[in-house]
Formats: sequence, C-alpha cells, structure tokens
Amino acid sequence: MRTYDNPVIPGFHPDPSVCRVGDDYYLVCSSFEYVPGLPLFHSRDLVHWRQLGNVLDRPGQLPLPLPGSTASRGLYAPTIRHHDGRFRVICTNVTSGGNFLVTAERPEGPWSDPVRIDLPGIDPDLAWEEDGTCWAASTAPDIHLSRIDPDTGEVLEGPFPTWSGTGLKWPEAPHLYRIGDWWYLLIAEGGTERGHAVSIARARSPRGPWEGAPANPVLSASGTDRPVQSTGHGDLVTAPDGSWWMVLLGTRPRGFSPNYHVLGRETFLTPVTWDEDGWPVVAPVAGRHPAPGGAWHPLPAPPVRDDFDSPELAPHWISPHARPAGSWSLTDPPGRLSLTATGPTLDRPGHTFVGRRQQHHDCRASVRIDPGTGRGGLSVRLDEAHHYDLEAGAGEVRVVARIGPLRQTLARRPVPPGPLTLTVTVRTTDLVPPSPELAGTEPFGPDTVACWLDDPDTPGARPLAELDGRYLSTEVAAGFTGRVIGMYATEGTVAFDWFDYLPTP
Ligand code: 6LW
Repeated sequence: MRTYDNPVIPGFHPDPSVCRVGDDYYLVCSSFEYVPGLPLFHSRDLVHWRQLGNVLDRPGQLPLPLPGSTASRGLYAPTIRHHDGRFRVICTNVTSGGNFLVTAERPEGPWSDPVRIDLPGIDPDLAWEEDGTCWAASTAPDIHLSRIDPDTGEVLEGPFPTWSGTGLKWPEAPHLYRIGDWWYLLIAEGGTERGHAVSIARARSPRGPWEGAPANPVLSASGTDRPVQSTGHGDLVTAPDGSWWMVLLGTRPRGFSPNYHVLGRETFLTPVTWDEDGWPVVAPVAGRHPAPGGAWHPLPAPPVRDDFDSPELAPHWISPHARPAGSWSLTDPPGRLSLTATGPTLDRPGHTFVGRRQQHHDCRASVRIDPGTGRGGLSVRLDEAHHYDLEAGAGEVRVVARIGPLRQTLARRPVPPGPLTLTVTVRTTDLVPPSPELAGTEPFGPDTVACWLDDPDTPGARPLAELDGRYLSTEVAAGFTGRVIGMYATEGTVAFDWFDYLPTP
C-alpha cells in the first residue's frame, strides 16, 4: 500500500490553511517576523508540496520593516480560500495594521495590496453562503463571527461571539465550512503547546445555535507519548475522490525528559472520515499514513546547492524583520550573494541575514564565503537572543554562542585572507553531556550543532565547537517560530559564492 511520511512540509511552517481548485491544492503558513511573508505551496496530491512563492513579497504590501517587530510577532495564521474565480488570503499583522485581506487571480500572484478589515483579534477565516454572503471568523479572544464585504473590507454585521469550544484554554484558529446541510465550525483549543487540540461544532446557520461534537476534542496528542505532539490548528479539505483530509500543525520533540523541539511547528496531514451522526473522525497524527488515493505527484529532491546564479532569490530565502534594498545583491559581483551589514550584531533586529528553515533533524549546511574586509558567516538562529554563529572576519574564524543574556566566543582559529568554506552539522544524538559529571547518562537531546572550518568528511577532522541544541529550542527560547540557518554580514560587505543544505542520514 502506498504511504506518505509526515510532516508533509517540515520545518517552521505552522498554522497551515489549504484550499483545492480542481486537482490543485494551495497551502499557506504563518511567517511571523520573517519577510517575504506567508509562504505559499502547491501540491497535486496533498503529500508533495512545492513552494510557489510568498503572498506578501513586495514593498507596499507590508509596512517594512515591520514596525516595532520583535521575534514571533508580525504575520499570524492566514486562511486561504478560492471563491468566484479569485484566491483570497486573510491574515493578521499583529505588529501593525491588524487584519487584512489580499486577492489574486493566480496563486503565483501578483497578490493585491492589502485591504484592511476591522475584525477583532487574530486567526481570521472566510466562508461564503450560496447567496454570496461572506462570513469572517476571528479570535478575540473567544471566537467571533462578522459578516463582511470581502472586496471593501467593510464589516456589515457583528462581530458577535459564537461557539468557543469545550472550555480548554485559547479557543482560536476558527474555520467555518458549509458541508451538506450543516455549517461546521472547526477550532483549535488548549493552547498551541502540548495541550493543543481540535474541536468542532455544527449549526444549521452561521448564526447558530451551535452544538459541539460529543467526541470533542476530535484530535489531540495531549497526554500521549506519540512522536508527533501539540497537534492542532487544523483546516479541512476534500480530495477529488471524495476523501477528507486535515492539514494541521504539530511538533516532533526529541531528547530525554523534558523533550525539546527545534524545528518549530510543522505542517502535517491526517485522514478524516465521518461517523454516522455526521461528525468528523480525525486520525491521530502518525509519522506514516496510508496515502490519499488518486493522483500521486512526487517531486524531485530540491537541489543541495544554491549557486546564486539566478536573477532572483528563491522564495524559501527569508530575512528577519526586513530585507532592505542595498543590504543584498545577486549582481555585484554576479553569481554571488553579497550581503552588506545594516547592523553590527545578530543580537538585535536590524541586521543583514538571509536564511532558510532547518527542515531536518539531521542536516548539514555549508557556505563558501569571502569576508573581504568585512565580517559575516553562517548562523543557526531561533531569534536575536538564541543563535550559534560561525563567523569569519579580521583574519580569523570564530564560533559565538548567544543564549539568552549570555554571549560567549567558544573557539577561534586564524585564517589566511580569501574565500573559506564554513560548515554547520546538526545531529539528533546529543553527544555533549551538559556537564562532565553527567557523562554516560541518557542523551539529553535533542541534538548537537557542530561548527566546522575543516571538511567534516576528512578523516580525523574535528569541529571547532560542538553545542548543545537544547538552547536553540522553542522550550528554551519560547515563541512561535523554529530554527533558521543562514548567511549574515555584521560589518562591511561579505560575498557568498554558494550555500549548500542537505539532509543527512
Ligand atoms: C496562532 C494561533 C496559534 O495565531 O498560534 O497554534 C498562533 N495556533 O492560532 C501563532 O501561530
């Protein structure tokens, strides 16, 4: 039997929302403080996803830099729908401006400038009645419904409170669907951490009265030892064969008690069936499931190397807070990514950084860098207060760890002028006990981040430093994002000839 592996979109890709148009599925995720904003994916089978672009990909769609933006602020929980021949994405910029809607004829864009909508709270959703009446749900902090004009953003009625779950904390992430003779209201509750759950209610009209499912919550990993935890924030979709599916977020904690997760909240897929009373039965999320029937469209593995020979940066390259013109170039000289420092430290917003999500627990990233007279390198980051940096400049390479209020240089090695290869390897096994006294005890996990100047494959090669991955986990740093590995400049201009990222066995 054909199977698929979860997560279907690994790495920090939370709050997935999906729609189907014919045989094609489109999915968007939250992007928080990173730009470009709202990654948009395409699939023909719900399992294999390719990033088409980003919904908010040009100045003018967002106030940039996101004013006052700090880690895990910015863009939260979009919903994507296709109605009347147009794609619509509704989302919240929690840093400035609140709720807004953008539209496009084609998912590749161009997406419109945002239309502001005065909805309360976060996690907005869109649904239409057959006569064209448009409903927007949002979380404020309970679930509210408003009747809106999606073209002008005008609120025509409401907001009024509606069904808000079974009493678990943080009812949020509403999605309203017309299915058969019922309206269903799917929500998340329990908080986005280990208590996360999905619950559902139904009514004959969006105005209620709502009746909760007897089996609520219909999905939760809470209190289990399943490898996928924190499951919630689901969105439903049907396949052309009539089968039902839920995309949702989950985490993959690792290590000894307590567990840590380092890749953020990822996008998972799980099958849904309906019981005889018309309630959905959501399969607990596993690492592997029987695949959807029908179409099957595997994609080639993404290239390991980006040579920076294209005229544009690929859509998976993201930057925290802003990527101002003048801070980066693919043409000066051509075939390289040149980064020019906009701030002197990775410890505060306003620095120059271009990275990609770490998507695998075991992986390797390398760059060929010419620091010239500048300073820059390769960094694994969760936010400004949690990052490990392998940095070249002023005739040396050094490893710097920033963990909360602490910043320490762990290793230095003199190097001759000219290009260098810097490598970071991440391995699941924690080889570094937190202190010598604990050597030989259980691995504390979740992983080890090693920084190399020498080729790790050379026999006898040793890393400059090995760091405990727990400090780059959500459990330590808090927040809604995950690890990003990237190139940066903190002084002058630094040129990158290529960047390699590969999952390792
Ligand atoms: C999002 C909320 C949530 O707005 O976390 O897991 C918040 N769910 O619905 C940020 O992702």
